[in-house]
Amino acid sequence: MGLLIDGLWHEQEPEAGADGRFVRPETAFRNWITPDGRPGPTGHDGFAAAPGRYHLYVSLACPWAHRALIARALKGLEEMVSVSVTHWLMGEQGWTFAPGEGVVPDPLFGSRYLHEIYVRAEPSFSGRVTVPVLWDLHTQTIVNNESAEILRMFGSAFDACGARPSDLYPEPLRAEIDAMNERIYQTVNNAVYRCGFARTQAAYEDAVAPLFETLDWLDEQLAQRRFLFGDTFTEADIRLFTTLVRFDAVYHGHFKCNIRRLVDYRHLCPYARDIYQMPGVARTVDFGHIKRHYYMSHRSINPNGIVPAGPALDFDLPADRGKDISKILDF
Ligand SMILES: N[C@@H](CCC(=O)N[C@@H](CS)C(=O)NCC(=O)O)C(=O)O
Repeated sequence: MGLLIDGLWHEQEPEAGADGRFVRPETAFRNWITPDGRPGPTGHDGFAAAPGRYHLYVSLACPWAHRALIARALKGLEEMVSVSVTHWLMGEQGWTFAPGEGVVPDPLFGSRYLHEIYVRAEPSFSGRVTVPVLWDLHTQTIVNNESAEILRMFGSAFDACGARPSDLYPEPLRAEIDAMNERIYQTVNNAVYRCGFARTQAAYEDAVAPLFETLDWLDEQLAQRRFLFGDTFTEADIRLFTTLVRFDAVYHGHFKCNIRRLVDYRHLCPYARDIYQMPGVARTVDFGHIKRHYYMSHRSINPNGIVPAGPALDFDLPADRGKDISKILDF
């Protein structure tokens, strides 16, 4: 772990917040790709959608980067937005492109480290170097490094360039999706990190109780509906899925989120399998990268870096959640 200070890399452990709580830093680059290059909800203009103009840097381990990869797959953007995949190990230099199974090197600059990309965009950048990163080849800068925004812009920005028409953020549901995203972010997506990186018993307990309360609530909701908003698949499902798919492999053991496993949930587990089985989604999931990243990178919570052999997981089991997904997503 480390961070950039005035464009220079420093190896240092992140500090915990008050009472040993894990604090997630603010995201730095907040521009939007829009159909005509006009500014989006944040940032400035100049980022028009065009095939081949943008490049995405991800880690296959990271649940935040995973949001962007799934939207890219489901919206049919694989030919329009190219991708690089970092090595699973986040060590002293942060994310790297060291050779390894499934690593896709940086085709633009042949970078060794992801922090080089941040310094290219802003030579005196100070802050953490995170994935995902969306790079603009045209203006040679980072468009955005906030996964929630990359997910949302992928949902519609490229529709006029030939993306699949499915709408991941439908107008009539926006307020409800925003509320669901907020609850899931606070008590699921980020809560697993708050459990894992807690440095006091109280900080851990504050995170683990709401996590399972929300998972139990979601299980009840999903008894009556296929997705979070019935038959309409939205970005909220993508945001929930990226945590669920990692749950038994890493959060249950490594992060001590162990009151229940995903497989113990009667509806939540088949729901996760249903999404895993959508066309293109399984190829965005790499349990090798996921397990090796978490267990080998976080030495403060797993000092010897041993990667457990299990658990045995099968996301290909029948989901039995309803009709062929291609009818829902306009495939
Ligand atoms: N707000 C960011 C957070 C992304 C994030 O924290 N990514 C992690 C990987 S799972 C990372 O790159 N961490 C490196 C670091 O914090 O130094 C987003 O959602 O895009």
